[in-house]
Amino acid sequence: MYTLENLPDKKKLRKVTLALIIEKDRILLAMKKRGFGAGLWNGYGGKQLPGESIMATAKRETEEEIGIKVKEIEKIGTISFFFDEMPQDKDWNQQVTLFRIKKWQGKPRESEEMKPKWFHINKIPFEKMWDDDKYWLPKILEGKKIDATFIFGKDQKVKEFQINLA
Ligand code: 6OG
Repeated sequence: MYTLENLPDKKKLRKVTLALIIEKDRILLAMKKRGFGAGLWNGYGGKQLPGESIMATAKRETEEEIGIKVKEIEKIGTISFFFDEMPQDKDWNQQVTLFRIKKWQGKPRESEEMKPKWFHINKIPFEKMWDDDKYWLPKILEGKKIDATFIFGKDQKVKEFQINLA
């Protein structure tokens, strides 16, 4: 069983990205249609390829998943995820680098993987998102940068977490 005091080396975690577009009072989320987190609203992103910078991953995955061209992007945090109850060979544990897309071109469009939709920042569908999001996303909406760790227990619910401001 993981605890915040007893975690594997974060450097060895699978590296993935998660990007968000936040405007004054709205946020662009996307429904994941397949794979990890299917059926949940989330930011856009995916796995880092060998030889790719993590920022290049964030741009590529965003462009593939919601069809916009990323012009300016900023790193706004890191979140490490650990799953207690899941088979350890399945790459459930991962480290997400969080990005905010500040300038972009085009119109968000649906892909095979995701369906984008704007939400008012007071109406974020936390009940249909990963359980961790309700803890950290409000801090991002306040303009803060974070370095967080989440441990998931049964039913994919957060068991223990820590959010440091970065
Ligand atoms: P693929 O494996 O489909 O990318 N991701 C998470 N996002 C949130 N909000 N909470 C989590 O808690 C997450 N775990 C992973 C990172 C998976 C995508 O899902 C994000 C990637 O953008 C466990 O390529």
